[in-house]
Amino acid sequence: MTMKRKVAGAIAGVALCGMAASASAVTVMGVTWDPNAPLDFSSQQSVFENLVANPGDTLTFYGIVNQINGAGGFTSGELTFVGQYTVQDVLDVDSDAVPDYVIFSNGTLDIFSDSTPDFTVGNLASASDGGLFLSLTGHTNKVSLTGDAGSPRTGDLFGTITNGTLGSNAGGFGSGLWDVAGGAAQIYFDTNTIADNLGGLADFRYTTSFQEQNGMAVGTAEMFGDSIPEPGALALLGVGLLGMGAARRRSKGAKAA
Ligand SMILES: [Ca+2]
Ligand SMILES: [Ca+2]
Ligand SMILES: [Ca+2]
Repeated sequence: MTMKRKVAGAIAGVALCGMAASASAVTVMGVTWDPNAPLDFSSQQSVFENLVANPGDTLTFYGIVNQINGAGGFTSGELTFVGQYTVQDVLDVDSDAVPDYVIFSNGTLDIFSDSTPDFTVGNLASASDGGLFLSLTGHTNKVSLTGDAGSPRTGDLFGTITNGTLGSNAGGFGSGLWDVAGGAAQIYFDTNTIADNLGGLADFRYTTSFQEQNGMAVGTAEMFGDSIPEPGALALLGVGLLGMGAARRRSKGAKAA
């Protein structure tokens, strides 16, 4: 094979890998998404939680993912989840006897891909059957809270109460960070792209809002991060680039001689 052909072959190899990466949706456990989509990675989900009021209380939440990267239709089954937090602090920063912030720690979140959809509100088991798609743990981050003399504070999730009082028609929002810890899709999501203000990097940013309804907190949540194409494709791309570099070096050497 001539040098020209070798170089052309290496470039074609890189081009093929590039095409495969940009056009390639990934499917894991029946869940399909495109790591190169403009919104990657983002998801939107419905969340249902018990009410909490005091430090030490356990918040259990569960629900169903409605959209990935801005669209539905990512599974013929269902993608559901169950998670927990412990209440670390309840803060009344303006001393009016009405809590303003709730800080959570010890976060866990398991996401399940279920090929036989059966999700039902009020039935935790319907959200935790199927295969373990992704397992996450809360990532401690540092946040300054408006009006809080003790700021900045650290925790996994920071909740702000915007109306009502805890346990009595409260509403609000929250934000926090997650680390990938396991599951079939682990290698696609452990990308360390979110700064935690403590010098570390998390995999997902989490935002949520809720209202109390009939003894439950009901709301929506979003997860934002970055996913990568199949690591095998990346390895191929690396081999292609190595090959191209070697061919270029040999080509330069030939010109010099
Ligand atoms: Ca208050
Ligand atoms: Ca299910
Ligand atoms: Ca990580």
